[in-house]
Amino acid sequence: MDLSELDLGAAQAAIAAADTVDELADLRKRFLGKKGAVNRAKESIKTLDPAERPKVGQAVNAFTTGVTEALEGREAEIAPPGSAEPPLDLTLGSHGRRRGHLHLVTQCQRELEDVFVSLGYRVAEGPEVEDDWHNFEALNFPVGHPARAMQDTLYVDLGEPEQVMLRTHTSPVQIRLMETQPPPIYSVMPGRTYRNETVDARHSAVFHQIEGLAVDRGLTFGDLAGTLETFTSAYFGKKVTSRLLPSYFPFTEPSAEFAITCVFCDAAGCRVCSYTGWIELGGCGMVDPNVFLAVGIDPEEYTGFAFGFGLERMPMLRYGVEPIKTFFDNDSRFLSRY
Ligand code: FA5
Repeated sequence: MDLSELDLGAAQAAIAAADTVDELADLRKRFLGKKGAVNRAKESIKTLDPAERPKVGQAVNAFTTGVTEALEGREAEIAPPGSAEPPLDLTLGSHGRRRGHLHLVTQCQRELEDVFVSLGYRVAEGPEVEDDWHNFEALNFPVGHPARAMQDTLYVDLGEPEQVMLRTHTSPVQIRLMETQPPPIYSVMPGRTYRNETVDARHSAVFHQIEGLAVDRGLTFGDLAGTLETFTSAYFGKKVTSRLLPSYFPFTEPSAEFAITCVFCDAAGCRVCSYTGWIELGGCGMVDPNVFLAVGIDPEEYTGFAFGFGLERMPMLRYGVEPIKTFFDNDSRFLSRY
């Protein structure tokens, strides 16, 4: 056997000359690896004369010990313990999927529905594409009536000209309800509405309203006022009070504009309420007898009240959101805040 391969001095010199951990790893493989010098020497011992084996065995062991010590010593010099770079952490963090939630306008709609359901009301819905009868005619807006101009209408190119439209308010759902069910009726009707309007801080071409209708024997304007007061304090809190001012809608008589004390200045007067102390929420009034006649309800037997508010206006006031388009921009920073 050629023991020149087990030259400890040469091996130690090669190890001392190594500069990197990789070079040391190569040397370890060359001397101590599976097919390295030490293993090859051990294999060849089997072929030797038994008398020679102890001497060669000792030489192999001395070489192994010397090389191992030299490798460890040099490793400690090149890469002292603790100096290794921290291992790259490839663990995927738990970025927990964010849960979606209802849009602020929908949250407000549900909250108001709950208030009215607790007062004994039902929730009803109607189509967003309406016909002239339900959106105007049955609501006592005859063709050519100037009040039609109060709501700039977006017509749909269907049927006769100007007979099909995107509903301009939720009041047509009142007609649909009264056409299909006899009194007593206590319903709220939330939904999307459309007007061909110039967009500004508080007005949008697409917005939402919530309509209310009560039809029963003996209902009075006092019932309307009390219902509105109950719902505003349920949504805005008890310190907010409401008022009714004379107004005009073809489908209610008398009609009123419904306003609440400004939630920003406690009615002292500020920019938001145009220094009046009041903020308008919507319209209301007692159902006009002509509307009852249009749907076959006897106005001598029944009376009723109705109201309709802009839905966006509620969270706008409660949270100070402005302009109204913020609701429809779908900016996730806004959406995730509420
Ligand atoms: C109506 O739409 C009536 N249908 C309300 C009504 C119902 C009166 C039942 C009587 C009985 P008006 O056009 O004023 O009324 O609209 C009511 C509310 O909807 C407004 O006070 C406002 O809060 C909201 N609103 C109206 N137009 C817009 C718009 N372009 N953008 C956002 N909100 C609007």
